[in-house]
Amino acid sequence: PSAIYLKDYRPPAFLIQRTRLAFDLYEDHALVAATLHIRRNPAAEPGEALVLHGQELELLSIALDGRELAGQEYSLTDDTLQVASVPDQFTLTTRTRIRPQDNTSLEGLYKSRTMFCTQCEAEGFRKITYYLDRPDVMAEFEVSVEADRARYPVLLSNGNLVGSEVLDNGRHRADWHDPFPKPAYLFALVAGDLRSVEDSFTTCGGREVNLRIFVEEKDLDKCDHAMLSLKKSMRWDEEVYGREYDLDIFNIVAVDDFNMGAMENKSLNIFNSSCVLCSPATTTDKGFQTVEAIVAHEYFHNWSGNRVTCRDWFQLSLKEGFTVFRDAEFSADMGSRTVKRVEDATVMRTAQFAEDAGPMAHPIRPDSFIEISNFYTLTVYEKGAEVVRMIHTLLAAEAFRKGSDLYFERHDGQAVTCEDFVVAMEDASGVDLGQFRRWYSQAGTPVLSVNGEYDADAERYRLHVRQSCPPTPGQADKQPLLIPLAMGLLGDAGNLPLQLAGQAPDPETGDNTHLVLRVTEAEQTFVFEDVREPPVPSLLRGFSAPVRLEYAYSRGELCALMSRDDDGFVRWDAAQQLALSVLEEVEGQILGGDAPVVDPLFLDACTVLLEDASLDPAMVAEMLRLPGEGYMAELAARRGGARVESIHLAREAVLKALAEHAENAWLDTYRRNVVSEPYAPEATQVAARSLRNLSLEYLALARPEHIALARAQFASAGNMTDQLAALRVISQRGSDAQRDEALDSFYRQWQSETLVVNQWLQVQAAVPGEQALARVRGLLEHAAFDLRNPNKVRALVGGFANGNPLQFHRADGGGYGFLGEIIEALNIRNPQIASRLLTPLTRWRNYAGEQGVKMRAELERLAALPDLSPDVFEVLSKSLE
Ligand code: HT7
Ligand code: ZN
Repeated sequence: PSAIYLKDYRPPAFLIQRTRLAFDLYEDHALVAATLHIRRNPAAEPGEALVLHGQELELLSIALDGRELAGQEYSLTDDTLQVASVPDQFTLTTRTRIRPQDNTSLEGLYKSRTMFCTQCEAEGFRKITYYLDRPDVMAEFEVSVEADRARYPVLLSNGNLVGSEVLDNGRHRADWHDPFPKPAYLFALVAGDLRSVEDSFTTCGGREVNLRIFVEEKDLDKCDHAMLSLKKSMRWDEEVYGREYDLDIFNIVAVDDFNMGAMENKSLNIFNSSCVLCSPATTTDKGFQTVEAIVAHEYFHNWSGNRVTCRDWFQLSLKEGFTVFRDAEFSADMGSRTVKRVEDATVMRTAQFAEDAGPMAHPIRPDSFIEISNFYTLTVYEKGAEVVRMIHTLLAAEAFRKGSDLYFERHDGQAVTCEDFVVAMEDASGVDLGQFRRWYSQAGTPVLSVNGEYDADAERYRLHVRQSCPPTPGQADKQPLLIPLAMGLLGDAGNLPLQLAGQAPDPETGDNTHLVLRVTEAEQTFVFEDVREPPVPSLLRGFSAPVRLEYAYSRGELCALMSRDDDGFVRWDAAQQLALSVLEEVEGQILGGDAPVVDPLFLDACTVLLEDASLDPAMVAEMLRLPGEGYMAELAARRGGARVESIHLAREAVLKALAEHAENAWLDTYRRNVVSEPYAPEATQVAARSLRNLSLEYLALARPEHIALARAQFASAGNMTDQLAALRVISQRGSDAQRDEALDSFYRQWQSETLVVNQWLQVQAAVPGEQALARVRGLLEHAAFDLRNPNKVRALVGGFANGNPLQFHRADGGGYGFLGEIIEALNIRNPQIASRLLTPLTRWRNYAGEQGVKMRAELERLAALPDLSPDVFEVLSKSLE
């Protein structure tokens, strides 16, 4: 497989104005008749041949303007259909046979259990029919779907239902028309025996929209939360972005076999059932929040992605970064803004920064790829959203909204680029984003090294800021970026007023204690006047830029920020930094053969937090959750190499010390945070459960007797959040017998609920101890596991590789071999999932000694296999470079 490059982009030689598709669905194949109204693109080079994309298709016939083509008039390869000579405008008709039943890649048209469904983004449509499968070719679609009426009573596609007919052979047909021209990746079809819940929404312009969520009959009671989330999203997009829904129908369908979370097909969103179905008994608080966020995300794509789409797949972040930013703001408005920010910053720092430091590092707008499916990444999505957030910060809310209005107005119905988005923001605001554009083209995580210098006599404080960015594959030298650095100065009695030298106070903000510094140079100094006391700088407030911040805070300064800063993110970050410095110290003691001693300053600061009933319990929980072993390993790798065992031992020692030191406070917190109202996934209850269940984790470590609390909670829990939290504690900290009993009882209780059983698989994947790998291998054979289902693979195999570091990195290399075997088994069957599973192995350079060597050896073994899919090939070859 070879790479394609952004610099090689050319407009399509042909455009398709109208696409008519007729599907005949049968039990062992499907027939697809396509009629394409094509014309030469006046903006392209003249004289090019017509080359359509097509994969795994059996061409039955082809006609041009009604005339059947002879064999020598066209040519086929594995991926293309070329017609040598065509007029400037014509109709092309093809009939193809496909086999959805055998399609295990879950791209194109496939079967999930009893239903037919599609997934066309990014390049799946070419597995349905011959087409110009690229996002800058937009057509109006008319689709008819015919199938057996008893097995598939529901037949759906995009747009409006314009006709239906019962046929005499037990079959029926539905006709759909989508008036909005769209690229093929937004096409969708569903046929199945589905039930629906129905509701309606009246738009700000008075349009009555019929809303439906289609599910299997057994799941009808799990749709309310998604429906409510949909209506909230529709209102929010009107109020915050002025975006109104544009059709009379909005459908969501839940499917069990799905490679990602959901898909924003025009008016027919298809969801992984794990991202739409909810009930208090079967879904955790986190699950409820995920459903709300993903429903919103897909809905918001109707404007940011569908009405205005991407010119090519290098621009993926145009729709994904912007839409993630939009959904993050929506979630912040629906719940706790600070907690949401902390959660997002955690994902960035633990996972996206790791991607930036790994062999697949790429800018949010990649320059090249072999397989675009490999670029649905945290970088494109989450860092892309951070880049949009920085534009929001630099322009401020009002100008940002003007920019977004201009962008939608200017480009409605077009396929455009990230550059078009930035230009709209500049044009609407007058802000120059020239240097800022580097965020789109430069990969890697910038480092801001900051130090402060206080001159007591002059009452002057100097903040020296240096920015740098480590090299990434193919990008050795980095240019300085425009980085918005939000900050304040903390004094003994709170925030100090900020007076930047040579700059008049800003009369508009009214707040003279908070500033956004514009860092533009490799080295820059900001001078503050009239600073009456030596301050502690409060930096990167609100995680104002996706950078690593380095400032040599003392532990005392971190305690001050953690307890007294105005900004929730900075308070949380200070707690994390304090914990990390203690963890590193303890790891050093362990490696030096000394008994671990945990700094009492840290233990006391945590206890004070826990005892302060005035604080938001959700934030206290976030602050007292220690950084994970994976994140510690990433940081250790930057210092020369991670040692999985000592990291684990250090973390366990610090957890235990904190558990024992604050045992009474943990017990009090556990008792105080009981939720007595009926379950609701709302902020106050979620916060209480979060802190209570964290307390349970610490209590189980403080003393084995406290496992009794977990067992009692497990037996009496009235919701999945509490039951699963208790199960995790028992399976991590209980005896073998206690663990087995709880796991068995959980399975007996929930065996008919697929999504709960997946959680059960994931809990077991993380069970510590030598037996872990054997247990996971055993579960591959369990009736509850199915290698064809991505959710189950993610739960069990992903759960082991990412959630059980000590056993995944076991000294005999068995964990790596196990993961390699699964990747090998999925390489052809489901390349997207196989490729994603490779991620933990690609980090081999982070691990000191034999572990890194064995990880690399497993990658080399895989790389030598015949018939690698492009997805797996790309990740392997880049990881071994
Ligand atoms: N835009 C959607 C992307 C997507 C996808 C991509 C590759 C393979 C399968 C997929 N399923 C969905 C999801 C989103 O960002 O909204
Ligand atoms: Zn998206």
